[in-house]
Formats: sequence, C-alpha cells, structure tokens
Amino acid sequence: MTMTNDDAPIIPARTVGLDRRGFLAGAGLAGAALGAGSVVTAAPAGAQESKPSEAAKAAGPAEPAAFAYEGKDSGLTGLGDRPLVAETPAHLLDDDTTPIAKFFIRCNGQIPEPAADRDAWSLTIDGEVEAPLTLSLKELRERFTPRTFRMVLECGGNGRSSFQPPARGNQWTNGGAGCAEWTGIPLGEVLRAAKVKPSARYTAHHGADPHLSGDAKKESLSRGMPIAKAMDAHNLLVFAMNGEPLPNIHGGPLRLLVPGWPGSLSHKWLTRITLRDREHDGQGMTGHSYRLPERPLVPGSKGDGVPFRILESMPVRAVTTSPANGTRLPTGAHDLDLRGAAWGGDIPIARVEVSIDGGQTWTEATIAPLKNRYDWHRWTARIKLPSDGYYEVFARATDVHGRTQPTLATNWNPQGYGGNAQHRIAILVG
Ligand SMILES: Nc1nc2c(c(=O)[nH]1)N[C@H]1C(S)=C(S)[C@@H](COP(=O)(O)O)O[C@H]1N2
Ligand SMILES: [Mo]
Repeated sequence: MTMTNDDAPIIPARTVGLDRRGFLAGAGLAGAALGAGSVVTAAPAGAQESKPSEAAKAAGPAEPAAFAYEGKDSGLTGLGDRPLVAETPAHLLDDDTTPIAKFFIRCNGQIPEPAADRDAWSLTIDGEVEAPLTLSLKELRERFTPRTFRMVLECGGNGRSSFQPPARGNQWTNGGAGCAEWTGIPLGEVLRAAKVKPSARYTAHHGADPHLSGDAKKESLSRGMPIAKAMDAHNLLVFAMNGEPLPNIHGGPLRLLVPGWPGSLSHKWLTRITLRDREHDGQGMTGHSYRLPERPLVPGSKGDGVPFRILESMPVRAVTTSPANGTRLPTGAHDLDLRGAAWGGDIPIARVEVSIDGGQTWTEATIAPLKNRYDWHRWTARIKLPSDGYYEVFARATDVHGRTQPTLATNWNPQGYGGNAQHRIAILVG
C-alpha cells in the first residue's frame, strides 16, 4: 500500500526527486480518505532520509510497511518491534480527540498480559508518607471522585528526527503525541490521603511491564517528578481513555497521566508510587536520559563535562493535520484550507501561523479554545496560493512566553530532546 511519508523534513526538503511523477505516484489512494484533493506522495521525512539504503533512495520515497497491532490503525508508523514503538503520522492527528486506534505507542519493555480482573488491580503509595496505602482499582474508584480531561500525552523524544546528525533513539517525527480524553482519580488527592511527609521531595513510579531482557531485577522504566508537579490537579490515575476501559497497550487497567512533561512520567501498568526524600534515580532518570545540556553542544559531540538538567515542560509545537503532506490539488485550486493542532507543555499557546514562503511572511491561524488546561489547540487557516505549482507550507506555534519554533532543530543533544523544528508539508497544485 502506498502511504504518505508524513511529516516534513527539517533539513531542506529533498525537492530534487520530488517531481511530478513523484506526486502522481500514489494518486487516489489516501486522497479518498481525505476527501479534498488527492494525496499522491510526499517529501521524504528527515527520519526516512537517514535510514533507507542508497538504492532505495534512488528508487524514490520509501513505502513504509502497514502497521499491524490489534485495534490499531494500519497507517501508524512502526518505529520498533522490541520494544513496540509506533508514531502517528501528522495527517492521522486530524481528529479533535485522538481515537485510541490512532494513538501512538511507546513501550520500553515487554507488554504485559492483559489483566484478567481490572477491579482487582492494586496500587500502592508508600515511602515518605505517614499513612501508606494499598488500594484496588475498585476501592480507588469508590473512595475518590473521577475527573475527565482532554490532555496531550507527548513522548520526551518527539521531534527527534529533526536533529542532524541523528540523535540516539526512536526517530520520531511529530507523531509521538496525541490528545485523548483521560478519566481517572486526581493523583494529588490520593497522595494527600496517604499524608505526605514534609521530607517528601520526589515521586518514583513503578509498573508491571517486565524488562525487555526478562530480568526480574531490572525495571523497563522508573521515572519521577518533584512533589510540586505531582500535586498538579491535572495529573490523573487513569482507568479510561476516550470513555473506554484503558486498553492494555496504553497501560490498562491503570496508568498515570502527567500532562505537559515528557510522556515517560505517565507510567503505564502502574503498581506503585513511592515518595522519596531526594531526586529519583530509577531507569530513565540518570545519565543523559530526559536531560538537556545547559549550554549549546557541538552537534554530534558527547557532551562530556557539560552539566545537563532534567527536561520538564515540553517545547512548543504545531502540526498541520490536513491536508496530508504530498497532496495534489487540481489546476486553479488556489484557496488552501489548512487544519492542525498546537500545544506546548505546561505553557499555553498564544498563536499559530503558517507560511508558504519559507517563513518570510506568516498568516495567523484561528485557534479553537481549550476544553481544559493541557488540551491541545485545534487550528484552521485559509491561505491563497498565488498560482499553480509546488508549495511547502510551514506551521509554527508561539507560546504565551514568546517561545516559538525554529526552522531547523537547534540545541542538538546526544539523545535528541526538545526537537521542535517547524512542521512542513508539500502541496502541488495542477
Ligand atoms: N510502565 C511503563 N510506562 C510507560 C512506558 C513504559 O515503557 N513502561 N513508556 C513511557 C513513555 S516513554 C511514553 S512516551 C508513554 C507512552 O504512552 P502510550 O504508549 O500510551 O502512548 O508511556 C510511558 N509510560
Ligand atoms: Mo517517551
């Protein structure tokens, strides 16, 4: 099946090789799903430029294999099997609320067997608390009042493929993110019920997914956050996603959802939260994991001797979700309607803009209000294309602190965090 190589390259688009034949290659296929115009091909994504063999490159844009996982859309892009990792191409982020079928997957370890009895799932809160708690999911739901928020969950490495030279890790374009309706019990209320001691400084999260090696002494992941962030009223102990029991692949029966910060804090298959009197040092907390250098590094260097700080709030990002990258429009179709999403960690978005001249001039998009804090902004824009021909449409978001997105990824770092170069899509008219 022909698919769009979604997501636009960060390093200059390989417009050489993206000729009319390229645009025509897949005509009709994805176009049917889109309704407007026909999706025909796409500028290769930065991620894909670094991977295919020279022969494959010469043959034109690669056709990624259909993704196969029960309940998941075959249009997701598989980034790895062991552990299972898949991202959502930008044109599949076009729903206001990301359906479960299209929601990205990021596992670090093995996927546990689905729980036979959801109600019996047990969560322990211990460590620096006066009154340690162990509650079943049933007890948790009876004792506390559930809340529902629509919130973005975004992998800390989202945008990594924009770095040159490539940074270590899954080569996410912009699709290591989604925005779902999460229903759960506010974490802060449960922590308060366990009576947090003044000595508590940091959380430590533990779950039931075995390490990839099968070694029971190792954890696949164990991250944590400062107590102040843990008490944010939007953090939920989630048992339902988009109104359905939380699917196993997304950490059901019970997961943590910590919006705004790297997705790795949103622990799946959650069994224990231990409060600690110091920064947690579990799997994913040490070395350069989820950390950014405190001064700019030479791209490709190791960062030896440079202090790193923990990545907290995620950067600002806009994606164009319609039309898809590589859409071909009929001759004379010069009114281009664009649709997308934008979000920015803890910091609200002030505006979204689009450009068809490489960022020389920008047109402001209309942004929809948020359902609640940590929701994403859906945005729309109509731009006038001056003539038939080839265009690249750039999108950028700016947050209320004035932080916006660079044209090319800046702040290179060994594990590739914070990559938020502007998303761009290729459009051919005529
Ligand atoms: N137990 C556990 N929780 C986990 C992970 C994991 O590997 N194990 N991956 C984390 C990472 S890195 C991300 S980005 C999110 C992804 O959540 P999703 O797979 O539901 O999209 O889950 C987080 N929670
Ligand atoms: Mo992640």
